[in-house]
Amino acid sequence: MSDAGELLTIAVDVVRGAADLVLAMRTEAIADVSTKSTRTDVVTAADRAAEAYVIDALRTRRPGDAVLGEESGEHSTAGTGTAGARREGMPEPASEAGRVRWILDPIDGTVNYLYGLPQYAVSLAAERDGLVVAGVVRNAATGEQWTAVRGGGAYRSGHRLACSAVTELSQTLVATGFGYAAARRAHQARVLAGLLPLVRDIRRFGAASLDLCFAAEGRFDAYFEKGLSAWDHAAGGLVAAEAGLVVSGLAGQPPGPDLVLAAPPGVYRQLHDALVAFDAAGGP
Ligand code: LIP
Repeated sequence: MSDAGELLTIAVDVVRGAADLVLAMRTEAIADVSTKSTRTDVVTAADRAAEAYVIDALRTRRPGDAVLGEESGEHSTAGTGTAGARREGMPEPASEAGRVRWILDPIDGTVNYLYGLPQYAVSLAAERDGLVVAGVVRNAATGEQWTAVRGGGAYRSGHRLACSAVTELSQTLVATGFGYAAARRAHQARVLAGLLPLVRDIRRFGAASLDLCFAAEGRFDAYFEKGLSAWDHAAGGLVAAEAGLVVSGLAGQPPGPDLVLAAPPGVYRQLHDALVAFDAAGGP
C-alpha cells in the first residue's frame, strides 16, 4: 500500500509540470475556448492539455491507479496508450481495497485564467478507500503551493499553516463563490444578502481550491460554496482541515455539491447555523 508521503511527492512533481504547461500556453489557449454547462462555464485548450499531461504522467508513475479529471472523467492508469500500455513485469492494478484514485482539476479558476487574473491553480488529490490522504494546490500564475498529508499538517512552501482564531461572526471575513447557472446565482445572491450584515465582509476570488488554501492560512477566516465538484475541493479541503478548519457540509453532511463549508472552530457553529437559516445548501 502506498505511503501518503510518497503519493504527495509524486503529486507535487506532476502538478509542477502541469502548472508550468498551463502558464506557458496561456496566449494560445485563450484563443481556443469552448463552453460547458453555460456560456460562462469555459474550458480552454490548456485545461485539456494539462489534464492529459497529468494523466499520462500518472500512467507512467502509478500504473493501476484510477484518475478522475474535471475535463475527461474517470480513467484507469492501467489503460493502453503511449505511456499507459502495461509493460512486462509491471505490477497488477491495485485491488479495489486500498486502490488509489487521483482527483484532478487541471485549471481551477478557469475564468480567472481567461482574463489573466493571477488566481488559478492546478489541484491534485490522492484518495484511498474514499478518503483523501494527500493533496497539492499550485497557483500556476504565482508559483505559490500548498500541500497536506492526512494527519501530517498543511504547508505553504515549507511553512506549517494554522487557520484563523476568530470567535465572533461579525469579525469573520468570509469567502464564497457562485455557480454558472442564473437560477442558482439568484438563490446564492439571496443567501449572500442575508449573510452580509452578519459578517465582517465577503470576498470572491474565483477558485475554490485556492479559497480553501487561503482560509487554511488565515488570509480570510472562512469559506463556503454550493455546487462544487470533487476536483474543486479534494486537495484544498485536506489543506484546510489539516490547518485546523472544520470542513463539512450542512446538517451533518460531508462536504459535497450541496455545500462545502470551511470555518475555524471559533465561528464554525455560528456560520453553519446562519447558512442553514438562509438555505445555503438549497435552491437550484
Ligand atoms: C470554479 C470554482 C469556483 C467557483 C467558480 C468555478 P472552475 O471552478 O473553483 O469556486 O466559484 O464558479 O466553478 O470552473 O474554474 O474549475
